[in-house]
Amino acid sequence: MKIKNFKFIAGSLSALAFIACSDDEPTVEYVTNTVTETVVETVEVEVEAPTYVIDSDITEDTTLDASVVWTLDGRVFVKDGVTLTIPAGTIIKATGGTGTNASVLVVAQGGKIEAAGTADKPIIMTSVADDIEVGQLAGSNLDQNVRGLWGGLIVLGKAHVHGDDPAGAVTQQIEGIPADVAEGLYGGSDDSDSSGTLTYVSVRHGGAEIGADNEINGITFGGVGNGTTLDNLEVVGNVDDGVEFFGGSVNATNIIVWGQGDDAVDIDQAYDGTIDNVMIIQEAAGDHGLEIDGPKAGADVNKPFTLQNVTIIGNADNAKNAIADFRDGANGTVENVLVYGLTSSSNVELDKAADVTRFTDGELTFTAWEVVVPEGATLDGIFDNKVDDTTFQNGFATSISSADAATVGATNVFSWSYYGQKN
Ligand SMILES: [Ca+2]
Ligand SMILES: [Ca+2]
Ligand SMILES: [Ca+2]
Ligand SMILES: [Ca+2]
Repeated sequence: MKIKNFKFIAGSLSALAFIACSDDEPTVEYVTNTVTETVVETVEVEVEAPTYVIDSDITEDTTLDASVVWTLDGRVFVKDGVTLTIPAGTIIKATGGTGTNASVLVVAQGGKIEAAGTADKPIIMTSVADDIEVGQLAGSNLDQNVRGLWGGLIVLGKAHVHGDDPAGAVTQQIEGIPADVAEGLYGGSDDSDSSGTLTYVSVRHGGAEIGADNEINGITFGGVGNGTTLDNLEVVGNVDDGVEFFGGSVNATNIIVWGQGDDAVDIDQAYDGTIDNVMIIQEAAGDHGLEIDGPKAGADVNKPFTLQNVTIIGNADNAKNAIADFRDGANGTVENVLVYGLTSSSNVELDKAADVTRFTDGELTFTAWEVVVPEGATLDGIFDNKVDDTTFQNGFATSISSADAATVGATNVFSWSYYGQKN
């Protein structure tokens, strides 16, 4: 950056005037004339340009500045023992690239993110292609079907996982981060672990591959403990899932996912927190609204999640238009759910015998579902026990005529979000 420096040099010139003559004595008159002249000199000074680029690991406590747009360039870890503070209103735009060059922000085990936005000033993570500016809630040039322009946000903690080792309480490597990178580890035995705060955070247009065949979720939680605060989170236009919880015990309130390419909310590896008030809006690209796995490798643990006050809005242009899939011994409670916008093949599946067993043992429960049943379908037919091709709808679901008649589902508290701005 060049800054022009103006130097004002003032000089003064004095002039001696004239001698007047007469017939008698000559009279000498002195007249003093002062002229001030300003000399302007331009000096060019080289000043180092301010950089608002995050392109290397965060190794000491760092606070971003919300008055500028930040660029996230490449894979960046917030290291063990380090806190990244992102003030309300901060916008981070990530560069593209795939594989190890993909832009992704990873909060490693022992690291913290303090991203406390507000409804007026959410924290927005998007692509450099997004024309959003500081002070805005949404840009104008990208929509919910623009995906994969960068990676995503990954938060890793020390709470339980029942993943590759069904016994749990071990660390394992999060998908997409190479095995030799220690900051990719997650899981442990500290369910009260804190990875910090994410409130009013919107993640947009991400989901690029960050490793071989590993598209990334908008927000990934790996073994995140319940000392962490999560509320008011949005993911828009992501290639893979919106939010995915691999084990952990963290609770989350007010989540909205719009136009994800795979599943809106995905649970795996014996996640046992509570997720309250969730709005899911499918586009043509999506897979399941909910994709809920139990502990991997058939671990015989009972660590149930709770998912409550959920609205799933299907999309007629989505060939699958799938509502929910319960797999791998899914273990938890799903209650107060409103589903509409379905097509005749939309369903909720108990995928395998392990899921049916959980259901009959009361370790997978459904309460107060209301469904606008589409033409060509029946309420019971929507709830599909795939093992024997029967229904598992035993009275927990009600058919309603329209979404307006619903008495359950999410409360729309999302005016701050991209979805809220566009609808
Ligand atoms: Ca996923
Ligand atoms: Ca899926
Ligand atoms: Ca998934
Ligand atoms: Ca999954």
